[in-house]
Amino acid sequence: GFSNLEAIPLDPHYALKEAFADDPSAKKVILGSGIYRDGNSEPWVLPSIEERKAEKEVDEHKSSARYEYLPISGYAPFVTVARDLLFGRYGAKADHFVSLQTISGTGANSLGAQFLSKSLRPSAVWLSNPSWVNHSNIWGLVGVKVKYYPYWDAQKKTLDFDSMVKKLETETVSGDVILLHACAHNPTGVDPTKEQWAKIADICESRGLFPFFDSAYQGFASGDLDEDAWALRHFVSRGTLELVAAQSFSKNMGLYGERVGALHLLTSSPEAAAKAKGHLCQLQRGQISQPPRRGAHLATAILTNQVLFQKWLIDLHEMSSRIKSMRQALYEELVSLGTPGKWEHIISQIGMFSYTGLSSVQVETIQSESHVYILKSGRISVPGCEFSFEGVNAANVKHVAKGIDTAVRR
Ligand code: PLP
Ligand code: TYF
Repeated sequence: GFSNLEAIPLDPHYALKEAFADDPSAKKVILGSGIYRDGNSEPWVLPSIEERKAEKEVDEHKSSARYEYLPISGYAPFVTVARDLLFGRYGAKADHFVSLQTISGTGANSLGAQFLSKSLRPSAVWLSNPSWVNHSNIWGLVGVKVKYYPYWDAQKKTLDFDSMVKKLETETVSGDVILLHACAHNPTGVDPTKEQWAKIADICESRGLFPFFDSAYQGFASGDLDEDAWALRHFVSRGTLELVAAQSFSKNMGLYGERVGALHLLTSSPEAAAKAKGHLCQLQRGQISQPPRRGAHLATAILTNQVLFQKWLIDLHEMSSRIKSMRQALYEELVSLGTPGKWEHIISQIGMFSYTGLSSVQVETIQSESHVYILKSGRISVPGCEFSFEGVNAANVKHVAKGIDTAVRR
């Protein structure tokens, strides 16, 4: 019976949320999951999305097709514009691609993992150490051995590129998959430089590694959609590599619960693309049959209507600049408290997250004494604004900094 099942601990994000919910303190703050919060502690509906929704109410009530099924591969206009946003319009020949709409970035990671596990039969998938918690879960579920390449240098609080290269150049096997974060690495907030990306591409070529890009933060890292896709496009521009990309619109369009995403496979020929499409559609059919409509329509409207697109760029700028100003505020508080250690990485890291370098013991102290909830890894999710319990904000930044300061001085 089920009582004999192995006990599985709750995902750390959800465990942290439960502990936070149970804490009666009025001072409590949570810096856990990567979600954006506005100045009133509320989820922020992007004005560009809001505007489209208002228009859509009118359109949709006219259309008797609004609840019809989509094709297995999803809403065709969506997968095309989503692909162009990520790869750039002229990145590669369209008939070398297969693109399917997925249940957001998670669904794309999962569908990609299932497809590659069957078609490539890799001896391992290589994840950065550390990586997004769900990567090892997803690859473990499809039965592929998970191995790690060094990424974070805990001493220097930077990318440990030399160790990463050494590991990949000596221990990988041809046909292995390497998972790469397209930009704004989760959880460290540290990305390779362009020169380093070129070196990683060299290694993929020379070692026969299959690149799997996970793009969950396009527009959040540099604030420039093209710049944030630079690494992926560099790999494509070589013309030598096949690759997969998982794309999420959760963060950059604030469509978390709508589950809007896509999986893109770049192959070496139209024949390969056609065959792969059959396999991907079979996997999709067995799991969800067809992806949902609403979020794909919303995202397509933003990406195809020039007026909405320009408004979306402003929304992206608003989110990324708030994150930057909260990083700056936290950094300045720590400096003014004279908190032992160096804290520049809080402002130099990019995207939603800061890998603080706090130890798990320090994280526990901060939680029990200051009611500030941080993942054991020391990663904090920065977004938030005034009077928010979620994220660092103008109202709570002193309290957060003081909590860190107290723990670091122990
Ligand atoms: N990949 C990474 C690196 C992430 O941080 C996330 C979460 O934000 C995702 C994928 C997938 O998120 P979602 O399933 O909401 O698109
Ligand atoms: O890393 C994060 O915080 C985001 C949100 O299972 C998230 O990616 C966290 C955990 C999870 C799904 C999404």
